Amino acid sequence: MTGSLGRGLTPYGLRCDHRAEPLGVDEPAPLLSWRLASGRRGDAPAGLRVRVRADDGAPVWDTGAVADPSAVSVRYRGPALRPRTRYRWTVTVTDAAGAASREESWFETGMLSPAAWSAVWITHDPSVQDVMDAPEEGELALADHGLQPAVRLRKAFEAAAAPVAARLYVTARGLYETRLNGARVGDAELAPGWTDYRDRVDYQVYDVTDLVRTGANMLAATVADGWWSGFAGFDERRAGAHYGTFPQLLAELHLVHADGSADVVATGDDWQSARSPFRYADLLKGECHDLRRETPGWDLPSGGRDGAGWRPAWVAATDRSRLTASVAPPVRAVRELPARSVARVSGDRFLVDFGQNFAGRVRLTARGLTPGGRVVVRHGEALDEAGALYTANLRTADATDVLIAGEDAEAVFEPRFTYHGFRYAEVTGLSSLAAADVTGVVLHSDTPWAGDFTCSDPDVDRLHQAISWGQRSNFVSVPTDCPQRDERLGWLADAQVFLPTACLNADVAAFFDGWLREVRGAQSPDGAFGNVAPKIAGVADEGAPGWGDAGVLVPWHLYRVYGDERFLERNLDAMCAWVDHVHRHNPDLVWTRRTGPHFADWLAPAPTPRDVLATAYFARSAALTARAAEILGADEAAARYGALAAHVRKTFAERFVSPDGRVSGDTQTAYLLALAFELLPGELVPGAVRRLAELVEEAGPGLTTGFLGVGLIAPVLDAHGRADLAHALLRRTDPPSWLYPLRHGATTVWERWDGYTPERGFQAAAMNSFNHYALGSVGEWLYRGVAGLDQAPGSAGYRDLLIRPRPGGLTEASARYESVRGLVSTAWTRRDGVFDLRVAVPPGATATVHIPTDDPGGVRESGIPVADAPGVSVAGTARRELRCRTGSGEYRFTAPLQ
Ligand code: RAM
Repeated sequence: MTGSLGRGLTPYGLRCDHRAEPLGVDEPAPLLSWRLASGRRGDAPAGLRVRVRADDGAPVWDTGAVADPSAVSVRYRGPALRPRTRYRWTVTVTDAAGAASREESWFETGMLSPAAWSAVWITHDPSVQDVMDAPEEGELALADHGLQPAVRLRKAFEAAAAPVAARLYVTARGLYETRLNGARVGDAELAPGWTDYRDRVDYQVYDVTDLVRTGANMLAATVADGWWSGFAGFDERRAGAHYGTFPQLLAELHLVHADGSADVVATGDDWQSARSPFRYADLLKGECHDLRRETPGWDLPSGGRDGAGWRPAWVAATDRSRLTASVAPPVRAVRELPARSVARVSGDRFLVDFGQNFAGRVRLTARGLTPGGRVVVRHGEALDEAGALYTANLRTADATDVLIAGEDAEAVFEPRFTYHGFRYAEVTGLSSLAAADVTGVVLHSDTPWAGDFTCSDPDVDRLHQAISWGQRSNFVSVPTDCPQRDERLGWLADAQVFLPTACLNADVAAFFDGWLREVRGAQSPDGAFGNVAPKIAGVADEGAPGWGDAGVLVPWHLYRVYGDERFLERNLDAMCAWVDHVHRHNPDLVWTRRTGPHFADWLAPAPTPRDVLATAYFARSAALTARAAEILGADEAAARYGALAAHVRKTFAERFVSPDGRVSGDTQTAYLLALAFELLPGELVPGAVRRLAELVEEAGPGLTTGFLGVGLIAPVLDAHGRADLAHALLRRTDPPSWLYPLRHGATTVWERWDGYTPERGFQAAAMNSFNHYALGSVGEWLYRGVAGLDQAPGSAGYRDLLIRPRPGGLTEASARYESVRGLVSTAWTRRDGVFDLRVAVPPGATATVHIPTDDPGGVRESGIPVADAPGVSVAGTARRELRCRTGSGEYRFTAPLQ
C-alpha cells in the first residue's frame, strides 16, 4: 500500500489529462494531476508548486507557491505549447511543517494543429483486381463476405545519422499495424479505434527512436477494414456502407537530429502498396491469414523477395481537418488466459475452454501443417445441449478465423485485425492440439484498474468478478453493449447505467473523455443526443429517454468522480441543447413526444409506463444541467435549468403521484426513478419507499427492473433505510437475480435475466448476449454499500468521503479504490460481537464514518475510546450507529455488536 506508516506526505501517480506520460497531447491547456500518500494521520498539503520545463531543462511555466490544501491538479496556463515537444514537469507538495516532497513526470505534445500535417491518405489502388483474390485450383472457396484483402504499404528511406528522437504520428481509416525495420511499432491493438470517421479520425504517436538505423530503413504498415469499411453494428449491410469503402493509411515519421533539424517521412505517392496475405480481416466476420502469400522480409530495408505485387501507392483525397490526437488509452492485449481444457471432438476437431467469457482472440501453435491446409477457429460463449459450440446468438457475426498453411509445418496463429467475444473455441484442421499450444489473448481499452472488492460470500465475489469481466470485455475502444454478436455498439444507456460501477473498477476518465466526443458528435442539429455513439447508420438518430440522457448523466458523473470541471465545460452546451430539445417538443413538461425509439426500462420483467419514465429522466437531465451550469458559474443557465427542473418535478408529482406516494405504473422502476431523481415532495417519500419495499417483498424478495432501474435498486433501498432488502436481492439465486446466471455457468453478466434456464434452454437467439454489462450495474453498491466506500453527496473528486458499510448478513467485506486524490480503502469484519472497521482516507480529504454498533459509548479507535482518539470527532449517534468525522490517515474502529 502506498504511504506506509512513518512516511511523510508524497505525491505519486502523476498524470497529464488523466494519462501517465502521454505522447501526443493536442490539448492546449492540459490538466496536470497527482495523488497523495502519507503515513501520518491528519496530513494535508499546505502548499503546492508545479513547474514545467522544456526537455533541455529551460523553464517554461511555474505556478509559484500555491496555498491550496485541497488541490491535486492544476491546469497548464503557461505560454502556448509547441508541437511535437516533450515537456517535463514536477509537482512539489509541502506539508504543514514545511517539509517538501517532489515527483516528476512528462508529457509530449502532438501535432497540435491539422495544418501541421503534410501526409496524405494512401492505399492500394482499389480498382486493381488482384490475381491473389481468386481461389486457387482445387481450393475450397473462402466465405464470400464481399471483403477485400487487407493492404500493405511501405516506404524505404535513408537516415544519414541515427536521430536523437524519432516519432511516428499515424492513423488509418480502418485499422493499422505499423512496422519499422521488421519490428512492430507500439503495442496498440485495433488502432486508431472507433470514431465517427466522417467527423474525426484519431491519431496515435509512438516513440520509435530505438528502431531507426543509420542508413537504409523500411517503414511499413498493414491496414484492414475495421469499423471504417468492414462490417459494424447489427445492420446486415455490405461492408463499407457505414463510413468508407477501403482502408487507408496516413502517417508521418519525424526524425529529429542533434542540431534540432528534422526529416519527415510522410505517406504519399512515393510509397508502395500491395495486397496483404490477410485475405480478409473483419471485426465481425473474422480474419483469414494465408501464409502461402506471405513475403518474408517485406518490412525490412532489403524489401524481401518479390511476389507481393508492389505498385505505387494510390493517393486518396485528404482532408486533414478531421485529424485529432486520441485522448483515450489504446486497446491492448492486456492479459492471457491459459486453456482450461482441450478436448478432441472428432478426427481433426478440438474444443477449447478458456473458463472465462472475454473479448479477444486465440493464439495457437499449429503443428503438422501441410501447404494449403487450413486451420479454422470458431468462437462461442456457450455449448449447446450436445456439448457443441453454440453460435446462434452471434447472429451474422461469423467470428471465424482461418489460417492457411504455407511451407512450414509449424506456425503460430493469432489474428491481428479482429476480436471476438467468447469462452469456447472450436479448432478444426489439426491432428493434435495440446492445452499448452492455445492461449486466450484478452483485449480491451487499457484503462488502469483502480478498484477491488471482496466479501465473505464467495458468490458475491464471483458476481464482482463477472461484472469486472463484463467491463473488460466491453470497453473496447468505446463502451459497447456486447462483444460477440453483430452489434457491439456504443449504446448510451448501457454506458450511463454502468458508469458508476466502471469508475470504481478502473480509471476510465480518459476513456470516457474520448467517448464523449463521439456522444457530442452524434448530437442532432435539434439538440437530440443519439442512441449510440459513435454514430452509425441503422440505429435511430434521436435518443430515447435514458439513452439520450446519457449525454448529461455521463459528464456529470465523471465530474463527481474525477473532480475535473472540464467534463462539464466541454459538455455543458450539448447538455443544454439536449434539455432544450426535449423541452421544445414537450412544452407541457410531460415527455411523450420525440422519444426516439423509446426503449422504456429495457428488458424489465415489469414494464414501467413510458411517460413516467421519460418525464423522470427529463427532470433529472434538467436538474443536472442546472448544477453543472452552477459549478461553472453560468448563473443564468443555472437559474433557467433549475427552474425548468423544478417545474418538471412538480408536473411529475401532479401527473403521476397520488397523495399517498403511489407512482403511476406502480413498478419498482417507477419508484426507483422517482426516489433516486428526487422527484417527490418530501411528505410523499415515506409512502413511496413503503410501496417500493412492498413490491420488492412481493416479488420474492426479488427485482422486476430492466436496464434503467437495475442500477438504482440497491442504492435507493439502502438510502431509504432498507439495506436489508438490497442484501436480500443481492444474494437471491432464483431468476431474476444476479446470482442465478452464476449458478448456471456464467462468468460474465448476461443481457437478460433468463438468458438460459435448465427448463427452457437458451433464450431466443435473436437477442441473447452472455456478456452485457448493463444488469451488472449493481457493482457500484458492492463498493459503496456493502464495503461502505463512498463520497459525500456534495463532494467531487473524493474530497469528502462517506464511509458507511452495510454488513447485512455478511461477516466481512473490503474495498480499495485509487481515487484521483489517493488511495481510499475500507475493510470490516464482524466477529465475536465486535464490528471492526479499518479505513484509509487520502491526504487532504475528510471522511464521515458510520460505525454500526449497539453501544455507541463502547466504540474505540485504535484501542482508545473514540471521544479521545486523535484526529477523530464524534458527530452524532443514530439508532444502532455512531457517526464520526476524520481527517486523512488510517483508522481502526472497533464497536460492540449484539
Ligand atoms: C440492444 C442492445 C443494448 C440496448 C438496446 C436498446 O440491442 O444490446 O444493450 O441498449 O438494444
